[in-house]
Amino acid sequence: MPSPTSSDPIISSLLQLELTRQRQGLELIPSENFVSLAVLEALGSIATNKYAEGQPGRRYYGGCEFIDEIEKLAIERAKQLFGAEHVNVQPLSGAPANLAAYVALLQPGDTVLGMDLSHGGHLTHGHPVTFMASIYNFVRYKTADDGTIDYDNLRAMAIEHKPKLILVGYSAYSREIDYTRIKQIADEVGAYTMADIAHIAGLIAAGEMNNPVPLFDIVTTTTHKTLRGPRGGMIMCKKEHAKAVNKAVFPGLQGGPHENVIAAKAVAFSEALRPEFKEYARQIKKNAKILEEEFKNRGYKICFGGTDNHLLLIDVMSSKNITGQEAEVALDKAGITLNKNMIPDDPRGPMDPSGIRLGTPAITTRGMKEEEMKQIAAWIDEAITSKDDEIKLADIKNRVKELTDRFPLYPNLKY
Ligand code: DSN
Repeated sequence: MPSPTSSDPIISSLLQLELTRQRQGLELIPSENFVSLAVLEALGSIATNKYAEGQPGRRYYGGCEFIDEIEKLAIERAKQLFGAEHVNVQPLSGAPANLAAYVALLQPGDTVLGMDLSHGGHLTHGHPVTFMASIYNFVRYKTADDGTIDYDNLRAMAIEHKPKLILVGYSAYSREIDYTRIKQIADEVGAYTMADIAHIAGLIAAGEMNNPVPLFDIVTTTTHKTLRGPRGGMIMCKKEHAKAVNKAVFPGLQGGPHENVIAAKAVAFSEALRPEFKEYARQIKKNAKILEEEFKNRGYKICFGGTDNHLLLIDVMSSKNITGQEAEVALDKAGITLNKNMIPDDPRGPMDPSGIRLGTPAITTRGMKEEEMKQIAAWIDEAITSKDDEIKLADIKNRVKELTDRFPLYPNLKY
């Protein structure tokens, strides 16, 4: 079979450059990870050739007998991982999964109570720039000064706004979530509950964080972050919402499911069911805690007071008088990839905010542990405090390369 190398040398050389970038850098974007070769192979498999609109056993196309088995396995494994009553593995990614969840539970104009974006929420949780915000009425709760979710205020807002849905689960929030408390508040005001666990799904699957699935009406996730599967989405829900969820995904919002991605999800879920994955999730958290300590010791302000999961949101502006954008650029030059991020009630704009967000899933996949975390925190501090010193940044990049060479990534892969 022709590989990109022989049939498309331009794409092949770009893939090789991207592989080298991934190998030689420190990947600290908390939503990124490195999948196994088995997941990569399933993604690149012939399952991509098949149309299979509908559900396993009830398709609109012939020839689905093997695809059905693949999709059923993905569903069963997801149920086992999270204790879900019903699973739909067809959402193309996190944003479509969230939209499908809203379509399943809400009518246009209904009110949703979700977390403010700058306090760790997500665009698809009702930010005014999204299409969803023009369909539903989103009101926003925030975190308290000590970094915890302000559950009393959330309850007061729920009583005031009478939402049809209360939404938790975040993309830059680093603390544990009290799902039982949220469920009590939702029951009190007659709201549905939804959790978007995209960032922490792997930690939940491994039993390292609280699991909302047994409690909540709907739980959405991506499969490519801590869960370490292919880029894609998934919805878990109570049996009573199964029909509405399936209908919202197809034909409501999507066409043919990407069965190669579903095959890769099935492979990733089976990996996540193994004991090694539990150990991996524990190490993700340990590594994040070490980074927290190291940054605190160097005078950095950690938003929300610290971390209980895989990520840290750091206020670099008030700590070191550098913007998130400046820090991101300097660190890129030093071979360290993370992202600029708004901090709670950030006085600065989203393209040049006050914070940076970093996490440990990808470097933990590479096998890095406590000792490497200490080194990485020291380099980040060095790069931030010498952001205009190109020679210093290039020197850190060399040291980063020496470190990453010791933790090979896809050693036999070549494009
Ligand atoms: N873009 C993802 C993240 O980086 O958190 C969330 O959708």
